[in-house]
Amino acid sequence: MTRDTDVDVVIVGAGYVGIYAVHRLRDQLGLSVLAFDSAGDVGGTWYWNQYPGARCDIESVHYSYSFSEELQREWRWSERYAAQPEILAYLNHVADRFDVRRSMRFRTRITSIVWDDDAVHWRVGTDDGAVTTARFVMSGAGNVSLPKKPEFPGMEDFRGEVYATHRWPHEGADLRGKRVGVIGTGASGIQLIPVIAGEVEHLTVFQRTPNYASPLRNRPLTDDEYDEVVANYRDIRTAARQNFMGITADPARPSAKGASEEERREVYDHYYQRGGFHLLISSYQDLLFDPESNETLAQYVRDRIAERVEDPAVAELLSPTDHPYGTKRVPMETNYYETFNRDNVTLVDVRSAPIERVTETGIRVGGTDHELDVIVSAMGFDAFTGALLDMGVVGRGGLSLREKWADGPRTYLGIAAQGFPNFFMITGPQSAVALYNNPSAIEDHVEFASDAIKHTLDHGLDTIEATSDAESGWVRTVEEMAQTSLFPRARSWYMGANIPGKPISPMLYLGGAPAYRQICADVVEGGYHGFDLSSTSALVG
Ligand code: N01
Repeated sequence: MTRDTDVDVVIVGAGYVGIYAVHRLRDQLGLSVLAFDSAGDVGGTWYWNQYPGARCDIESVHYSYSFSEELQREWRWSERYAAQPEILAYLNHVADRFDVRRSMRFRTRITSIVWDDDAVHWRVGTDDGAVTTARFVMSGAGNVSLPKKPEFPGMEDFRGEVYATHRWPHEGADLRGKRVGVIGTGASGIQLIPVIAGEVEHLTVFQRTPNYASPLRNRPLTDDEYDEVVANYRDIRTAARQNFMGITADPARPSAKGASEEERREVYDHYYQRGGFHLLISSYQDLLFDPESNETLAQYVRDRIAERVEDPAVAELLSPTDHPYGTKRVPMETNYYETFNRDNVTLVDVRSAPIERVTETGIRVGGTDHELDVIVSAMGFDAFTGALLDMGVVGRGGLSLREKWADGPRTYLGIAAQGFPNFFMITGPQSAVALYNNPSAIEDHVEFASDAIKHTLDHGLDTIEATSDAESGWVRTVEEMAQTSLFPRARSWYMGANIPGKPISPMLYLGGAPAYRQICADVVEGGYHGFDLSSTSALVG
């Protein structure tokens, strides 16, 4: 069936981005909008990632929208760090409250987004055969939404059950009494492993690179605590927006290497105990920039691993030495290291001998067969660019985004790309995301993009498009900033290095949220500096 619909804006996704974008564009700016999501309902990443132990590592009072004071007042988070079911319940509540679902099409995957230069609009094709035309597209396709492809031969031979953290069955998976193998020890694996270890007969963890997992220290929020948050929410949000990561933190001391060993130990002990990202962001300012300073924290975490894991050989295997602390997103853990003290848990090093193949009955590593009833993949995502490139985006002159980004992403502010007019990427590659609390970053970007759309329409113009110069300048800024940091020293998804064959290139702006917000504000103040604003007959800005 082909249905032609014309809307002002097509929105990609129904997660944090899609929900807010529908509200902002439709209810506040009066535009016609249509959002698409392949999921059965709202939630985005929190709809799909329903694996046991899935939880957010940003405190719940921050991992929420700030655009509505009423919403802030009426929602009550039960834990310091919310678990996936509570975040999904929150997003459902927001969707109901702002009645966004009537502008969304679920179970509908976008298959093409093609710019029509003559008609001056985008043609958005979906897997139901329909084509929707839209003057603007706002993408919330997700930075960690397209999973990494399985790499092992023999997967189809395996006679047991296969699950993936990113598509966990919503009805759950019964792992009781089974021999389970987990491949991957990133944030997903590290959350899953301790939660399932107690119920399975045997758990085999296939680890390629150990991580500096750090304690989350989750706990219930008391009524008094939460009432205080609600009473001071405005100040909390303001303080969070001034922080590098968009959350509230203590003012960090200047340099770890400049401090005495005693002071460092005291500081690291304090923040290791406090939990979450505080160990990185509230302790010392130079940890992500100075290798010697970083090594003091890396060694501190290795020492804690050695204390918590009984078998020294296993502790050593769990201790990273190949990358600086924080240059891969630090997984936050609860009882992760203690899990390896259990009799029914085995750690298999697949760095020294990689996984050879999957067999009918398990996984073969270095000639040894590990017999399994269940394989769980927690192998990560083709982050930042994967989901965008997967949608078949084709811009001016028939140039696809895939062709344009053959050597790595090229964007202006991580939001726009030259050759792709009226196309906005919310928390796109090269924006201040991943290290910036996602809901805050999303609000910033949705507001920037919707204001840009409004500006274009209010001035009777047709297109807004990043200039080539502005884009080149931004790419240079992002690259230079990455080079001053320690991030290029890790093979991480921050650098595109986790996907074989993907060009290695910094995927995020590392100047921090406040600097990024200021740059965006200056762009608006300068009349959308770095963008060409045009009507079909005249070039304006
Ligand atoms: O993915 P990852 P993730 N053979 O890429 C391994 C967010 N998130 O889903 O490091 C063997 O971090 C790979 O090994 P290596 C968060 O932003 C947030 O866990 O490439 N192993 C690694 O151990 C996070 O950072 C939350 O050597 C292979 C693992 O698979 C992001 O999502 C929770 C392999 C992948 O780790 C991604 O996290 C969950 C191979 N061929 C996720 N290929 C919270 O809010 C890959 N691996 C807490």
